[in-house]
Amino acid sequence: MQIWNREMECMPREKMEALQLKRLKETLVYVYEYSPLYRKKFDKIGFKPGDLKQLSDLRKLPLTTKDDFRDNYPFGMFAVPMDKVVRLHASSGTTGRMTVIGCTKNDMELWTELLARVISMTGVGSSDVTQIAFGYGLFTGAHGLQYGMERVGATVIPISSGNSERQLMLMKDFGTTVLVSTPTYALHLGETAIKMGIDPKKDLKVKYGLFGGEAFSEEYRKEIEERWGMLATDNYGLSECGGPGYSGECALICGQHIAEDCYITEIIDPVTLEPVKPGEKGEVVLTTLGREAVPVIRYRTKDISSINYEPCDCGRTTARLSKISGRSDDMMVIRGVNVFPSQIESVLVNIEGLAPHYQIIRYNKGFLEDLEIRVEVNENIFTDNYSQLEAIEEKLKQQLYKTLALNPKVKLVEPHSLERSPGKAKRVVDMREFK
Ligand code: DLL
Repeated sequence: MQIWNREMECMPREKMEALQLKRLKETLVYVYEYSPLYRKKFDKIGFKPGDLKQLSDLRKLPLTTKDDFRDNYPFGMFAVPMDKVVRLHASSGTTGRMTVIGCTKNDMELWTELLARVISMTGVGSSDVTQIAFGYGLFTGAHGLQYGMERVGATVIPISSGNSERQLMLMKDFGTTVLVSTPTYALHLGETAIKMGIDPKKDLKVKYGLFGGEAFSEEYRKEIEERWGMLATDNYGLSECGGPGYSGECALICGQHIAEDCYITEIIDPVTLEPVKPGEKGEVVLTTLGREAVPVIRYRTKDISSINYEPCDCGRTTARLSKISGRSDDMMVIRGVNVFPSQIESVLVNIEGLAPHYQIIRYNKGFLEDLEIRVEVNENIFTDNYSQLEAIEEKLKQQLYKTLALNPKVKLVEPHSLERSPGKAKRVVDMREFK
């Protein structure tokens, strides 16, 4: 199995923790000197960089949030003057100001290195042809993956997202072997291929899909893999902490290997803010090590996951992040029950006759909140066969009740009637009248 940076990816745990401690100490000295925001935060609690003696002392420091980025828009989080910044990226989010990050030349180099690791661990290499169908622009996904692909020697087709017919034509003509996109878009492309009379398994050469940018369930992965006949890997990251490159799955698909030499990961209880027990789920909190332009200390990602420190059979010893199961701010509390969109996805993807295209509508009657789940039936179902539709609907209701202990409204809709997104899907539509 190919390993891009054996030294960093296969380091014994004790040695890795010693390296993290050394880099963390350097990072704290650096941010105290160059980041007015962190100097202020540290001074407020009377903390000096020399006070950190062991990794667990990091918990004494305050958390950083998206609001820190927003309140310091555009460049207040930067620790270098603009003449050292060679790149700007930003994440729009759904509300509020953008979060802006910058990269120095060294940051770009580190970013490229991290993506070369993530790409190599899937099995992709110099003989591959990669179609990058993430949207180019301020989003970090397309650029990051492009640099990593070029570093490992793969051929890049920077086609960007959208225009599915053209994507498929080039896939055929250029012999694409790797698709890089959001999982939602991969599924949509697969569907478009079938409509165009192309069977992705037989008529195309795509063997790998490197996906990320949004959560997708194991069942959703299976669906993509079956339609394309590919290995689909999940890759996580966020702009505020440098975009993709933080973690990715190796070909064994057993958690995402974290670039521990460049990040310290904590998992905390989102309510008490205390660390959870080892292996338990909680909110991912990240500290960057060695980033120059926008270093972040204890960034609250709001994403929910857990960590496994066991070495992997692929030979890597780096800790592994389990699939992101939701965001702490995605959680809906419906009649006292905590509901994550990912739970609903897992239910409906397992029911025969349904397509993995759905929307969750939140609505209210007075103070009572409820959900309506709209799901497309798949193309093999005849929408005028009412008894068949009723049976599917009944099964969906039963399974939802089993999983959520709730009875949300269910509406089966025609194939292809829900909007498709070339980027991240919008699963939850908030129609509540008290907000
Ligand atoms: O989505 C960075 C990225 C690009 C990662 C390409 C992987 C591949 P943002 O646009 O800032 O950055 O969005 C970050 O997206 O906090 C998660 O909620 C979600 N997210 C990203 N990757 C995953 C994933 C990029 N693999 C936000 N699974 C994060 C679940 C993901 N959620």
